[in-house]
Amino acid sequence: MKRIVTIQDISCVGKCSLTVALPIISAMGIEASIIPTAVLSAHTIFEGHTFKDLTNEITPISEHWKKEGFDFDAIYTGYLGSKKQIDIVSKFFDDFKTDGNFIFVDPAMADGGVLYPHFDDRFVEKMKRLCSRADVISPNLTEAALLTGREYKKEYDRNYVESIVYSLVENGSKNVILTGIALDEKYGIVSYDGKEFDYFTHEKVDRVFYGTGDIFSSVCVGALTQGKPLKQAVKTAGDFTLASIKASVRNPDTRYYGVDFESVLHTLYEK
Ligand code: PXL
Repeated sequence: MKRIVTIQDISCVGKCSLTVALPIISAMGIEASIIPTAVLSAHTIFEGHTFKDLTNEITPISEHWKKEGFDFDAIYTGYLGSKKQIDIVSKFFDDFKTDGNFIFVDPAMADGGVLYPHFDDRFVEKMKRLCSRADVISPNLTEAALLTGREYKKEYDRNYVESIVYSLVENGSKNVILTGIALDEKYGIVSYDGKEFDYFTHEKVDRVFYGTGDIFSSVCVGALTQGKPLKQAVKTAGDFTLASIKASVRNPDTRYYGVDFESVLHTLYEK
């Protein structure tokens, strides 16, 4: 059985990071190993959330794994709680990257033109360095603009999007997936595999949901681990994320803080 290690926080309520990565990766028939980077009572859009930093646990966990000889088909990082954690995760890459596996970095740190709470410019700089080591990155447009020092725009053209992608490739990421793109009245995801661009488009959903980036990245890294090429992995992940959003829109009791991916999880298993 293939195995992914995912390194991100556990938000006890909120349907993001590890609480979506674990069920999704498992449903795709892949073993999920985890390193929790922090424990939060709920994700950071909730005022008053608790935050227990687990930075000091990461190195002992990886040292133990090295002794046991564990290895992974993919290393997948999401929300990281501090600059120091990024350095430690970089060391984890040194220890666990092999010729046969790949690194997937979701630089989860911003959305809608603004950084999440707790983060600053130096965090962005560190995240940029982490992205330089990744085989695949999946920033949204806000994160991509921050990583490349571009102005975040609400209206733009293909040139803007493609020049950001080229900058990210120049920084060292071999494959780039840009989420949350609105172009020519269409919505979707732009990916670049080092050779060509692919534009995956979908209908517009006029509501803001949290945690969708984490759902997208978890499915995408799962599909890549199953051996799908980038374009197909993006389509699988995009279709699943949209189906999760639609399930939430249909449900009058949906929680505003996350999407109802549980209602469509079986579709991943069936695939
Ligand atoms: O979905 C990204 C995310 C992950 N983890 C935590 C967050 C967020 C977004 O706000 O707060 C703790």
